[in-house]
Amino acid sequence: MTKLSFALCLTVGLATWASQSLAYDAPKASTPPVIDGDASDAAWSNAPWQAIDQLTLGEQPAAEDFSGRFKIVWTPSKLYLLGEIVDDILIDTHADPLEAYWEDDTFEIFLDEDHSGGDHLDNYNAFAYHIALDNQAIDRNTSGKPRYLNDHVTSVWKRQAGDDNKIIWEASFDIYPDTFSDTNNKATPVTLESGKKMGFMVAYCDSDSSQGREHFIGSYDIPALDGDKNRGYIDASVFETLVLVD
Ligand SMILES: [Ca+2]
Ligand SMILES: [Ca+2]
Ligand SMILES: [Ca+2]
Ligand SMILES: [Ca+2]
Repeated sequence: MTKLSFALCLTVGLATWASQSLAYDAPKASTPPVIDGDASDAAWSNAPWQAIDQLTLGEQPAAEDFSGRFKIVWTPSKLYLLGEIVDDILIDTHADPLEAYWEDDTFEIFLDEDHSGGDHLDNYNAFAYHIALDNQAIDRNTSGKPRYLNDHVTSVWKRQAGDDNKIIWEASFDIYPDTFSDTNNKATPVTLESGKKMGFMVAYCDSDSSQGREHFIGSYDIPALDGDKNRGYIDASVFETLVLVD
């Protein structure tokens, strides 16, 4: 192989990798899915599955311990997430929704409305919605304290008959811009349109005991910084790209 052909192969390979791993094309839903933990909505049939299979923290789980995949669709007013999760034990050890919320089973979606990237730990440049088993959504406020964001998120999950370890988890999101603040909870969600790009990731915190989170598995292989891949809750620059398509 010549140097040129090797370089071309490398370039094509990297481009293929980037196109496969960095963007999710979410189709528009003509009829929005009903958020009820039942995946039979017609809207989901048009959306591709993406795996939640990238180990971010902890040990790699066996498939029956945790495995998952998701779909996303949209309408002008909301973004919709379908999760198909296998988890052998569902547990909510910390009764207080604001206490150590990442140590209980938690479905997590990261959203950066304007695809800006950058720090979002204690600001609303991006959101890390931690959706707990009680369907409440939590993220850190501008004082670094956990707060409810339940008026942004509607969530319902159900176990599936005949498949005890599988749950269908549906959620819808109002998409808030970075002008949202702790004192302006009435900030207006944006209207979504075809072609819009946002930063996003989907992840699951798997806890199976009172010992807390055992596995943190995401949809994207975050580049490690000093050996640490658990950067999504801090830095929106490590997110994937979500593209809204017709
Ligand atoms: Ca449904
Ligand atoms: Ca598990
Ligand atoms: Ca942003
Ligand atoms: Ca679990």
